Amino acid sequence: MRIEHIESFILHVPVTGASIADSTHSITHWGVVGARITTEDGTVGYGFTGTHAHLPSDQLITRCIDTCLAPLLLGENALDTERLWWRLARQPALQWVGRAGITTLAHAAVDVALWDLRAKAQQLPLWGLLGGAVREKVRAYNTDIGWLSLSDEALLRGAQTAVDEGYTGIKIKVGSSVERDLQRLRAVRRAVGEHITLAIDGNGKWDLPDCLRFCQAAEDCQVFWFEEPLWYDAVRAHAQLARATRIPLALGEQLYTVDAFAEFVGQQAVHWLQPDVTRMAGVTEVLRVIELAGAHRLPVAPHAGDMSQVHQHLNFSRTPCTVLEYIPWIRDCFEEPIRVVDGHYLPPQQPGASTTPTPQAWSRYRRPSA
Ligand code: 0YR
Ligand code: MG
Repeated sequence: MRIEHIESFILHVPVTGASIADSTHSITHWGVVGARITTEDGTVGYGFTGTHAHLPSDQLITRCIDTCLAPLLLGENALDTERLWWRLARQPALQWVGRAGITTLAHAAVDVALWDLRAKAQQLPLWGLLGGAVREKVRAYNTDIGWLSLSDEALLRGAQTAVDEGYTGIKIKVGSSVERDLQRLRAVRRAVGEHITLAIDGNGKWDLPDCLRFCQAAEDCQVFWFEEPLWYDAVRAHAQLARATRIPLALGEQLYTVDAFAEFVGQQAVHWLQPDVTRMAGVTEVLRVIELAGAHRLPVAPHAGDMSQVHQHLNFSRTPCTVLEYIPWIRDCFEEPIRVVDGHYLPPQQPGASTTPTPQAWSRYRRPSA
């Protein structure tokens, strides 16, 4: 399957409500920044990374795809996902300017597009190509009800609605003030009862003393995990927090490499691994993280940076990937949108990685990629 053509694209898709906020970001749109790869036989693969829909920085990614990555791929065999991954990751000049960051996000988009092509060539959904389904449905947890920008009242209403819809897990944002977030956590726990899995996500905002104070006070709330309590790269601080609290720690949505995950695992600084194919260099690198997790008997909860279209395939085909985040912002942009019924993802059926955009999304949300 010779690669004949590569073209980048940018879609800006509105989020639920007018805007949402976590402790670090406030956004109105989600950016779907990707690559469309066409092979000699006319098969088309799509892959994308996820951004905060800021056109100037999105265009740095598309420029990297068009001018740095595409020339390395034209004429190559699209089925060689592993060989091409190394070709892109180790191109000397590119690696010099970007071992992580924009070049990795661009690489992610391309790698996902290649996996989409490979699965389409085999006429299999990606989970089938990856070895078949290890579970019939995947437990979803709903994050779209838990934003810091929601009033206390809206937060409780959303949590209740999610439970009524069949979700057995929800996640709420923290990282504003310790007191406010404790009070919101307690209120949500009271509202949903003790049997609902309740996770919290700090998005890297707090320092170690605030995290220690929060965790000490929250130990009776049955917190399923505390996600990104501290700055993304702070391995030793996470290890210190992990030793000080009974609340399990989750992280990974901001990590770029399997080496970064290995460091957290080695320092016993994490319990739940949350790799993201759109942040790391695609499915290829995330599969390495899942192997690492499995070898250490640690569970994986892929981040929903791609709003789950791709990640669902990992949950269906990899035993350590037990739960998956649910955020529906870009769902309706795709030919085969994620399906969550009764709080569980159902397996996608169409060949590929569920990344093919609809013509409607293409014309409605497309922004100039240069
Ligand atoms: C805003 N999930 C997350 C939103 C979410 C972010 O950047 O996308 O809060 O991806 O942390 O776990
Ligand atoms: Mg998060």
